[in-house]
Amino acid sequence: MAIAQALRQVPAVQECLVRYPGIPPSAVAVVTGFPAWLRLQHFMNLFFMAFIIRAGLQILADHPRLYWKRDCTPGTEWFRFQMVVPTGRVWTAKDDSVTLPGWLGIPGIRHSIGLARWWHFSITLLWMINGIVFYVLLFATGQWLRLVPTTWEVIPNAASTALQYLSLTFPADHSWLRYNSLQQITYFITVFVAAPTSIVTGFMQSPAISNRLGWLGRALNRQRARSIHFIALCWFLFYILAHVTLVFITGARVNLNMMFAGLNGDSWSGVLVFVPAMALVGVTWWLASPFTLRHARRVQRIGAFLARPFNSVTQWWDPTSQLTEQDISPYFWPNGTMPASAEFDQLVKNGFAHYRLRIDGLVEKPVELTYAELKAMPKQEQITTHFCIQGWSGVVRWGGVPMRHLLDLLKPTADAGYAVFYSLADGGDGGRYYDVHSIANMRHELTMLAYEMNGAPLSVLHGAPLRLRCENELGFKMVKWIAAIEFVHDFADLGAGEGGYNEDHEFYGYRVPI
Ligand SMILES: Nc1nc2c(c(=O)[nH]1)N[C@H]1C(S)=C(S)[C@@H](COP(=O)(O)O)O[C@H]1N2
Ligand SMILES: [Mo]
Repeated sequence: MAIAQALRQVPAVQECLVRYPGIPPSAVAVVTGFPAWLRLQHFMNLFFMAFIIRAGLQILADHPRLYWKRDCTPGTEWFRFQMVVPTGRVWTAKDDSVTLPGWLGIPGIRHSIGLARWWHFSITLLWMINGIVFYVLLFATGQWLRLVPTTWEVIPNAASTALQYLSLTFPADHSWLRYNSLQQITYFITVFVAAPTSIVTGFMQSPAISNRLGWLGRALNRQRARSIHFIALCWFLFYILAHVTLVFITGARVNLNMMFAGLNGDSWSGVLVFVPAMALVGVTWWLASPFTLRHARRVQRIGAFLARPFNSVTQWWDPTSQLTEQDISPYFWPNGTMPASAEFDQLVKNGFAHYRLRIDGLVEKPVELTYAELKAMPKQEQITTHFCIQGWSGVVRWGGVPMRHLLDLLKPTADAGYAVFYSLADGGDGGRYYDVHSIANMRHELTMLAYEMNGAPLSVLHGAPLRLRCENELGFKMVKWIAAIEFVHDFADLGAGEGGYNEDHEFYGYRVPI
């Protein structure tokens, strides 16, 4: 501020301020004021963003590290709010999750990404609808002239306005008719750059979408998209702070009248609308986390319903893209709960010589296969990206038996709708880890039972003797330490009936490859 005030003493700067007072002379006035639709949409936007941001922070806290490279190698983060990954012990991605307070994250407790994602996706859907309607009405009514710069002169005028604000001698306010150039540029960036960037980089983190997009999915890989998504968040946070501060210090009543009452003047009308509107935000903010914890299953159901449009897109976009040898990650995060039984230790000790994979249920020919028999079957190799729901990714060359080969052998009956994978390990809250997949996904060319990782036998940490690879799904669907596969008609009577261990216990979606 001192520097800005000193600069205003310099004659050349004073001349500039006269030449560029803050609004280019060519700026068109919008004479229709602030119509009700615009005021309502402004409020809906801030209301939705509050919850999107909170849930987004919760998602970030589940893998509190950001990278530019796809690999997620510890030490290569450009940003983290977690300690350096400890060495000399297994440190899973779940160990790495950070707790947020419930007033900040939704729902606040540790590793609650399942519930946070429902909030993030469903409110984003509403926010996007609000945004699309806003774009349409903006251009249909001429209100766009407030937000879209039409001359390069906005740049010196914005610099001039910034200097005026910083020196605490505020520029004359003409917001009723037209914004000054600094307002116009920041509003423009927020509405037409930051918002679309957030949406695109949000979708680019989906395994189904990223895998489908070929070179684009590689160039704007998940970690890069996640980093840019975060930078867009930083812009929004900076914007909210600056915008709200200026609204209040440059004539709060006049400003609130425009955006909350549609009036030009300094009456109390705007305040009378603003206060209850903010009370609504405050109360829902206060209730969001406790409600989510109390009605977790309901949040999962409503979330799954609202996220259905995104889900349909990601399921329809069937990924086939593979990567090359050079893309293989030097590091691959481990995740999940390891098997802890004497039987499993015995299997490992004998090099899985006594392992039997049982496949039965609604099939014409149930089988029991030994480790050797599985390895003697046609082998498939693929280099693909693993997308953990928590946010990390990694590229591996997998080797194993294609699932479609097994389907041809077993012949699921016409009644079979799903394949259930049971693990030799329990899940984190006790009870057998399992997950359910559609038969169509089992026929996918990249679905396999992997026994090799980067050319070496699969390690116990990563799922030996067998783990599922199903490349259009998130990591939690790929059961490690497979004990048996069962073909069933539906999965309502399995576990809590949600289609898998994490679906039952962590409120993940049965299929949400976003
Ligand atoms: N049996 C079992 N399988 C599991 C899990 C688990 O906890 N138990 N975690 C899943 C999750 S969340 C991920 S991201 C991947 C991790 O595989 P990785 O350890 O090879 O990275 O395994 C999946 N398979
Ligand atoms: Mo995961």
